[in-house]
Amino acid sequence: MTQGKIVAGVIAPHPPHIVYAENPAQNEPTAECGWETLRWGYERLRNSLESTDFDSIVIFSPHWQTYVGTHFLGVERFQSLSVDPIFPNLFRYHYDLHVDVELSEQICNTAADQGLVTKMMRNPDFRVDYGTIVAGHMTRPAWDKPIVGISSHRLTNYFSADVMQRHMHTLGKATKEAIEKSGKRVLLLASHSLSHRHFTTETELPEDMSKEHISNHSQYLWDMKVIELMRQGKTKELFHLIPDFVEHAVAETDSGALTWLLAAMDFPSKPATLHGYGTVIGTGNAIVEWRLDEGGAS
Ligand code: 2X7
Ligand code: FE2
Repeated sequence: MTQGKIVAGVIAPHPPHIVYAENPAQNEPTAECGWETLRWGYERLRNSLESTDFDSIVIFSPHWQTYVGTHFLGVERFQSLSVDPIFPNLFRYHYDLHVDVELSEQICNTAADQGLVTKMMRNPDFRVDYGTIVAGHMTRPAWDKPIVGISSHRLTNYFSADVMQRHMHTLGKATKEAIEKSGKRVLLLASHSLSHRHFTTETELPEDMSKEHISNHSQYLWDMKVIELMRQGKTKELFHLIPDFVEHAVAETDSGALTWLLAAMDFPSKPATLHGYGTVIGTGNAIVEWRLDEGGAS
């Protein structure tokens, strides 16, 4: 069997607002427009990914939160309605997705062999979280590739960002090893925002872009700092900065998604491609792609 490969690693943010503004058939609420810089960024990502083939998509989501170890989707098909708990006015999405259970088990077992607490999630009635659904939809709206869903073990909340770093570094290495053994070509999505300070109220028309901006300047400076490191290929420096980014910018990298992604890609020094940056209800979001095969823009 040929060795498997991670074809690309992507930061794929998941504010439900961007699905709302796309008006796909699966989502009940409809919008006039909104958050175009991010939606056009996702369009550029989809165009870039057309030049590579892959078997499965692995999605790490901050909104599937587990306190005892890392969990993995372990049922062949999930079909239900996902309603965002904070924005039910924007996101009522009917999903129907398939899981690459074989790859899910391979990553789960490899991570356990490396000392992490892991568990397969076998409940067929489990409600898949919106972080997985939004990143999956915006990257591959056809949902024609099976996914592997990985939970966020809440180590930063329960212990510290340093403990999270150590565990998610191991999970990233285990993910890479399992994919290489699987023989598959795989796309990785770290589904998260960058700086993560929210406004606490919503405007009457959610897609009124005259009201959308970063929550404050220091958050913006942090976002630009981490994006520049990505664009310069300084992923090891970025890795070491994550605990400070979490503390100062309330960054959603507290989830471990970015640490996992960087470790799984083995800290590429190739510059990443920034497909788009934009704010959503005050949070900073970037679509960033590292191509690890021969193709792509980066
Ligand atoms: O989950 C989110 C997020 N990360 C950022 C902005 C708005 C809503 O949901
Ligand atoms: Fe989020």
